[in-house]
Amino acid sequence: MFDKILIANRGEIALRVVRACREMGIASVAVHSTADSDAMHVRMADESVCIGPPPSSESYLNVAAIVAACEITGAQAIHPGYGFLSENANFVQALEDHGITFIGPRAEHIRIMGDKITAKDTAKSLGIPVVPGSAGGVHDFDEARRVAAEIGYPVIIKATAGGGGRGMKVALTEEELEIAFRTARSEAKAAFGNDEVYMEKYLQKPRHIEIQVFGDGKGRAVYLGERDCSLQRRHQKVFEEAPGPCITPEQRERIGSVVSKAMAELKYAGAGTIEFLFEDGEFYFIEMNTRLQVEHPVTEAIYGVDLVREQIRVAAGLPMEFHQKDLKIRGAAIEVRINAEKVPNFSPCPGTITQYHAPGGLGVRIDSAIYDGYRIPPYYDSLIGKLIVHGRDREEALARLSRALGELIVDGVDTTVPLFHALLAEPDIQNGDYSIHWLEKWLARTYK
Ligand code: MV4
Repeated sequence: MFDKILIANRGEIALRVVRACREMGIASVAVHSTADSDAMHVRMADESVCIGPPPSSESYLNVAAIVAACEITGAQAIHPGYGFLSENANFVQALEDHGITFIGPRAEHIRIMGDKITAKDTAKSLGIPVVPGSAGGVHDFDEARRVAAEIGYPVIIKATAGGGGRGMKVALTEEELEIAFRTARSEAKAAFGNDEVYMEKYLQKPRHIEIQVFGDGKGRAVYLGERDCSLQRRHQKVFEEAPGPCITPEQRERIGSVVSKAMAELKYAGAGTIEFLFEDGEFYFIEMNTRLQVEHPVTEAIYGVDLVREQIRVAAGLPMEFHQKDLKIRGAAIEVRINAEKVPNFSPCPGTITQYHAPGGLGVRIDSAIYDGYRIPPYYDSLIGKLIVHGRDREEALARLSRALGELIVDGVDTTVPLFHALLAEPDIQNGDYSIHWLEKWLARTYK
């Protein structure tokens, strides 16, 4: 096992990793920009190293500075958290060259899943159901027309180098195809420096269901059920839950055994998330994320596992502590993202927290790096905390969420907390009856 791990991240996720390290008797090294000298992850880690000025490009994305911080402190491994360098295959390769262990999958797997066409081809060849669409890229408008006629309208055009919803265009009819195709190409070129696009059948009212997988890197892999993350605004998740309120045990087992077999075959190492669109009882693969996700705590709650601990074990060459047969769901969990943003426009609201009080009690978890007097810097994303509740069933989790939100005090900045109070009053939310379009429609209706 490692003696010391460096955490190449900030905020709540850096703190999350510090906590796992401490429970495992591993020393932790925080890195930080000059804007984060007073950050909680720096205070809580055993050691810290300043790696650069506020912009991420010069600090949390600065590979040379992060590698140097490892060498200065003697850290043997790096946990990347999410975002920043967590899905950067070149970073993983650079670490290998310096004899530093990356706590995550192999560079090869990150690379495959980073290219959306290769990811889809790989998924398909492993027996994972995919959305019907073009075989590879669509290179000119003539080809686009042929493929669209074949799969049938409506269609969606996506950037090969994209992901997370950037550079997508829908064509409901053939009349709309040319504009959709050309705009998708030019936006892909501008955003990713790569204008390759591909086409899929457009699913009109799916849910976003993602399956948590975990591999030991040696050919054993398990699944830890699904999370329903359909409640999103502009491709930013705001509310996530596990298990999915619309997924039956049979559906879970069917898709879970397919993806865990696939990950075993790849010899995938560590935590991964396979994203599906789910419509009319069918799963359609769209992307795979080769990292720990923001919403991992809802899975931890219902399965009673510590995913970060397991990531560290597997990176150190140890076996996972669980087998598929031991993984049983207990109850239901919900996470809400507390962002320093002003509803309904979700405009970032950095500033100083004048008063903070965290809720507590049975089934309540707060993952946050804020404190009384903390100054939220304007340079990074606006997530300031996650409230995760766990109950014996979904109804209890909802009641607990309402109760915990009522106890929470975050003063000095606007937050997304009022949004969650309003959402909890909605019958569709109470009934788990929502698709990927529900939140945007509700926002438009509620704040018109
Ligand atoms: C789709 C789709 C409908 N049909 N693909 C958006 C983010 C990216 N991960 C995939 N996305 C979508 N792909 C097909 N074939 C609709 C979306 C989509 C979406 C997906 C998940 C959660 C929220 C979403 C909001 C708008 C569109």
